[in-house]
Amino acid sequence: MKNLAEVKFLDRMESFSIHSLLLALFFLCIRDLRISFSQQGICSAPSILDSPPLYWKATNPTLSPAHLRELPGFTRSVYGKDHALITPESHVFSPLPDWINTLGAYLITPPMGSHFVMYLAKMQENSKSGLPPSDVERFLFVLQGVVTLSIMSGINHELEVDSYAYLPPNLEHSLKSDNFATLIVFERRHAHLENHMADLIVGSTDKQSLLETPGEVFELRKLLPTSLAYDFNIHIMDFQPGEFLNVKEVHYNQHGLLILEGQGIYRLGNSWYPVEAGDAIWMAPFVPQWYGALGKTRSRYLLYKDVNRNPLL
Ligand code: UGY
Ligand code: MN
Repeated sequence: MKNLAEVKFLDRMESFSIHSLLLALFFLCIRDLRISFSQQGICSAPSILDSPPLYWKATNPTLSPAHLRELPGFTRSVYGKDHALITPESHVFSPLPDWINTLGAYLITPPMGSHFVMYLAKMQENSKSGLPPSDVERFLFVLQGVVTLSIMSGINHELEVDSYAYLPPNLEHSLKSDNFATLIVFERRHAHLENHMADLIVGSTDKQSLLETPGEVFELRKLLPTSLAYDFNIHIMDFQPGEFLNVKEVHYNQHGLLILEGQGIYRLGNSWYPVEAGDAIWMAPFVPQWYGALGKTRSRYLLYKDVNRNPLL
């Protein structure tokens, strides 16, 4: 027979050992978690349980873009005599002249040698576009959000992501957004051809049919009609990982390019650049150009190309 004091003591010991067992299990789990986080590289960010050991970066150097981006002063952007690569970490936004509540980052402008501008427009709440200068045509493509395009005739178009509009020169219009929306915009002084009038075009990429690309493997859609009235076109080009341009192009046309999806290598002149979605490229006439799609997903880019005009004009 145990007396009362003995029973109480045994009870306490039992609950004490259960607590200790639970505590030991908890610490074991944490240790295992740490090991699996650090050894299997489940997450590349520092573990929430621990800060990385001293000198960890010196013994685990990496060239992954995410780490390079953290380097002070590092950018992949390049500006050369016949091409430029402008990557998102070097975008500088300021209020767009004549627009309301809209920030713009010009990525390509004539001082680089281009005859067109290409810019990102970030429309905020209750924003409204301004008009381009007279005789200037405008093309816009929605990257984020929804904008309402109003033509002065009273017609409205809701433009969602992947939709676009071409506004012929001197056509009064406005773009409005109640919420945040991002556009990529191209403008150019229209090279008018006698008896050929460019019309308003509104559309979306998915409604455009695939075109023949003799000798090439990429998929091509053109967002504007190919008729003579239009002095440029916008191409949407899709590459599966591993596909590349067969032609190592060198041509008189200029390009403004925005990568919409994927990753790859862009050759511009004698330089080879790792590129990815969000990167913008300026290509002057005759710059050697080539693209190889890498990464794990489809590459898609949007490309301005001047067409249909005699280079002597
Ligand atoms: O049509 C073109 O010039 C296009 N293939 N160029 C390019 O993708 N760099
Ligand atoms: Mn080209």
